[in-house]
Amino acid sequence: MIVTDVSIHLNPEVKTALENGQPVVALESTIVSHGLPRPDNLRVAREIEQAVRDHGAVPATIGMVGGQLVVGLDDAALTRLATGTDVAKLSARDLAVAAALGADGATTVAGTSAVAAAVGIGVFATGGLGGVHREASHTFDESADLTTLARTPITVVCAGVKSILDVGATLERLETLGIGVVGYQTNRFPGFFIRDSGFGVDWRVESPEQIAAAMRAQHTQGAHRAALVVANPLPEDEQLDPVLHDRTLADGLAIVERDRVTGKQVTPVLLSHFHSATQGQSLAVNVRIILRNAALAAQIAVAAAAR
Ligand code: PSU
Ligand code: MN
Repeated sequence: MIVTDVSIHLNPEVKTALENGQPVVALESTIVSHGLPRPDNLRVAREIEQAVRDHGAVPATIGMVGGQLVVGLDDAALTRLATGTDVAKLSARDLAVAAALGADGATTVAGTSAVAAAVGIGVFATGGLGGVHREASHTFDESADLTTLARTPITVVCAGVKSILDVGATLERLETLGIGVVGYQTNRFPGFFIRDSGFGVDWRVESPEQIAAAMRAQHTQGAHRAALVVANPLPEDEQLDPVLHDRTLADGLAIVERDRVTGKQVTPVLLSHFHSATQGQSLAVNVRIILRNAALAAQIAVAAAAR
């Protein structure tokens, strides 16, 4: 099959909101298709959208259905990507080929940011960014999330990068690539499941309004085009028990090595190990992270739209 219409389909509600300068928050679909276990994934995908709505913005979950890129998946499309058995994981580089081949696909942070920025969405909520993998010095496994964000002006709300990565190396790469990083009401860079990755951040912001002001300044200065990462940590009493976390991570990394898991499978395999090895505790934490990030992203989009 050759798909001839490879443009981006905007859901009517999202289109109207964008035309009227109303707040919109982009959401990724890889966490739905590949990051969260089934059947919770579909329920959570809907809850994330509801969290955005509850805080005054329009959700736009991005993905590809039958080769068609969609900004604002409707419930049927969301269900298809959450339950399908042949859903590709789409980074930015995959978007065009997948469209040409008529694929179903879930967009990563890289894929989602590229599409969101292309249609003029300024804020994006996710769980944790991809980054530099622990063996990257010889595997070269660094997520394209980083290089894509380096050239994509969008504000990404996340809980840092997953602790399965080399967090220090990822922070160095964020710096090199010119991607802004601010801690939301914290001086510490979060470690996804845990509140503190052990690394600090240079900038701390206290409110959605301050983040909106930084977005506006980047635009009016016209001096630098890149993403701004807003690192939003879990409250201390909601994080995964750090001892359980460290043990689970060590086991997961051993499994990845034993089974020679590589490339784009590494992230899903480690996440699913966490969810099974912690009897669902890490899943509950993962869901809390995403819902909190969706809420904050909506508040930022509202502040950015008000002027
Ligand atoms: N964070 C999560 N769950 C996920 C991901 C991140 O909590 O499923 C996904 C995101 O879509 C991110 C991707 O962009 O993993 C990174 O994958 P890779 O390392 O293969 O680039
Ligand atoms: Mn990778």
